[in-house]
Amino acid sequence: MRLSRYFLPVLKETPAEAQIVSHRLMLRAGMIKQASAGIYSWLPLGYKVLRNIERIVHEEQQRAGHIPLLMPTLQSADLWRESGRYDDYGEEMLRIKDRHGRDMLYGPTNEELITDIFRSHVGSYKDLPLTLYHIQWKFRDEVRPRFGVMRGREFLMKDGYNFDIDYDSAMHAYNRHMVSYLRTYERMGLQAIPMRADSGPIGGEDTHEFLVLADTGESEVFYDSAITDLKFGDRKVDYDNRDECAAIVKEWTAPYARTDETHDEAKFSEIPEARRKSSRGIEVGQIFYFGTKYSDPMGAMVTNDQGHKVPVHMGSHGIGVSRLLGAIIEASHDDKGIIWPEGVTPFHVGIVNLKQGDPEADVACENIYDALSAKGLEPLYDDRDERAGAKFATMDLIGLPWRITVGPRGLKNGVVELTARRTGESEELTPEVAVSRVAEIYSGI
Ligand code: 5CA
Repeated sequence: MRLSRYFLPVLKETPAEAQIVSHRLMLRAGMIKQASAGIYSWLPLGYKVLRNIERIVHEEQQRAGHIPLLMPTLQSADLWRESGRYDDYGEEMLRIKDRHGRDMLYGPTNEELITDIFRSHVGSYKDLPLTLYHIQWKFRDEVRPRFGVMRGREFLMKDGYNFDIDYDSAMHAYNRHMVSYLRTYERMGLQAIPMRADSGPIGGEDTHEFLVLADTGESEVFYDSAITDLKFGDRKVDYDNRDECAAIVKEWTAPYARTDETHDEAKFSEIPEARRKSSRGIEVGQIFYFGTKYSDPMGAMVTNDQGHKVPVHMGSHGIGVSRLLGAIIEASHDDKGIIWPEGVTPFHVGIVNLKQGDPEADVACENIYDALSAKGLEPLYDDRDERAGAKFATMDLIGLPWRITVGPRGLKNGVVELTARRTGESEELTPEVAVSRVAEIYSGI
């Protein structure tokens, strides 16, 4: 993409309404625009990152054997009356009437709708286990929408639902989700710690939230610092292997880690004092096991191997897709702007032409652009007729992890500069080597 043809409405001023750094930077970098309280338009740069996050979520869900589908945002109130949640859900639910006076709602979550799909089509234990998921917009009329996409009213969520014949298989689904989430967040450059939590309106006993540690987080968390040393890395996991998934879950749940809702001071005090930590955290996902809470009242039954009809065991598993943009920026920025992890960056590399209009510099930039594109990479070429300082400031603000700087002086010596956004370190390389270096960096991602 050439910047002169792109739509990147960066702001010079720091927006007064934004209280936290991620919200400020998303507005300044022209990623989002508020449409109304807690509701945002995703401008091209923000939309690109949102799509990248979605892609990683899809890949990791499907790696774990979960099947994508798409359910609507608008739902009939009747299904929610069946589960008993229509009245319970309260003011957070946006209730709508259609022209026939029928009660509809903008889905805050999809347990009812997916249970209805399941009961219409599945009747035997032979069709289990089954996990279906989608990535779809949700609406929750939050009392205090704030911090930009972090606590929106309309937000994008991945929500997945497992259907299993009994408790043990449902717990395997729970574990499988925890394992796949660990991998998902790491690919986004985040450390998200599973913490025992409270289930709220979704219900059930077993639930973990995934929290990214950050001062601006809305949750208060308590943990053993030993958990922050754990890395998922590139281990190969057989997601059908119950013992293997259970062992990984054990590894991550052995150190104490809880949100304030389930915090136990007595247990916490058993940890050596130097490792006892409390901080703030951003909740980027939550997994639940709730057994037959929905299948029972809604009649989602299957025939078991004894020929008896039994309600299926279910759980639901959410990832805050749009919130993740905020969480990643909170975890990865400096005073100049965003620093995208390679896994989610909107463009792989920026090209800065120090002297637009200089024939040699222009040709060199075009060649680098073509060579990067030929390797399947997406560069953002700043071809505007701007001062070098302004070009650098824009690149730093929007946070591309790598930058290639091209100028007549370097070209006289046959070199361009490759700069890492995170460290600010630069290397002088020939254009060919700079291109292959960038390709190499992204080859494992
Ligand atoms: N049905 C279950 C799991 S599929 C569910 O709704 N879980 S949840 O309520 O925990 O939401 C899942 C994730 O969505 C949360 O962990 C959080 O990351 C994100 N989320 C929840 N509310 C908001 C909000 N108002 N704005 C942005 N993200 C949100």
